This record gives sequence, structure tokens and C-alpha cells, in this order.
Amino acid sequence: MTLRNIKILFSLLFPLAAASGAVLAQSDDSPGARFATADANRDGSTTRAEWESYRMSQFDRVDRNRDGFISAADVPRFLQNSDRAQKLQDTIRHLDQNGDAKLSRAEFTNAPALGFEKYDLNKNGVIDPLEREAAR
Ligand SMILES: [Ca+2]
Ligand SMILES: [Ca+2]
Ligand SMILES: [Ca+2]
Repeated sequence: MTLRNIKILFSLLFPLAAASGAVLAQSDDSPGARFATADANRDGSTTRAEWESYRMSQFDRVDRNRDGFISAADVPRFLQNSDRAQKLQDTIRHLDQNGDAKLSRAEFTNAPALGFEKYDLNKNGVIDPLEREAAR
């Protein structure tokens, strides 16, 4: 696999990390790290709104063919047998709620499996710094 392919692949699966320049070195994809990335105003807390807009922008980048769904069709042909493609398939299986083998915007953005509710320990709609640490 060429470096160019790896970069394309990386930007497909980790769009925000690639965009922010935290390229392949960024290996921390714990929920805590994702909450930190989603903290748009950098005040240390991640609100529900910040989380949703973070997920929305991820969705838009992964939905390469812009059909409003994340599916196998969004993986370029040359990557279709790669581990990363497999990982995307696993993600789809994991978050797909209506069993149509693709992710709608709502399934992707509000997936309970991603744990906003789970890590919002005091249920106030904000992941505060302590909760973020606990999620790492
Ligand atoms: Ca914030
Ligand atoms: Ca799509
Ligand atoms: Ca679905």
C-alpha cells in the first residue's frame, strides 16, 4: 500500500484527526479522547450540542458519496478488502439499529453505543472534565 493510499484511508476513517494534523501518531481513540476532540470551544466540557455537531461533521466526511448514509458504498474500491474496510463494516453492524446494513445520520450521531449518556455520569447533558477523564 502506498503512502498516498494510507493517507486517503486514514482521512476516510479518522476524518477529524487527519484534518487537525494529528495524523498517524494519534492512536488514542478512547471515548475520552473523542469527547476532547468534540469540545469545540475548548472549555474542558463537552455539551450534547458539541458532541452532535462533532458526530455530524464526521458523518459528512465518511459519507463520501453523499447519499445520506454510511455504507459499504462509501469505501473506495481499492480499499474494499482492507482491514479498515472491515472495521467500517463492524462499525456499521454495531450502530445499525433498523438492520438495513447502513447508517443513517441519526443512527450515527445519536448511537447509544458511543456512550455520551453512559459517560455523562451525573446526567446533566454535559461531559465535564472529570467525566471525560473517567472515559479515558
Ligand atoms: Ca465545550
Ligand atoms: Ca454514503
Ligand atoms: Ca440503518
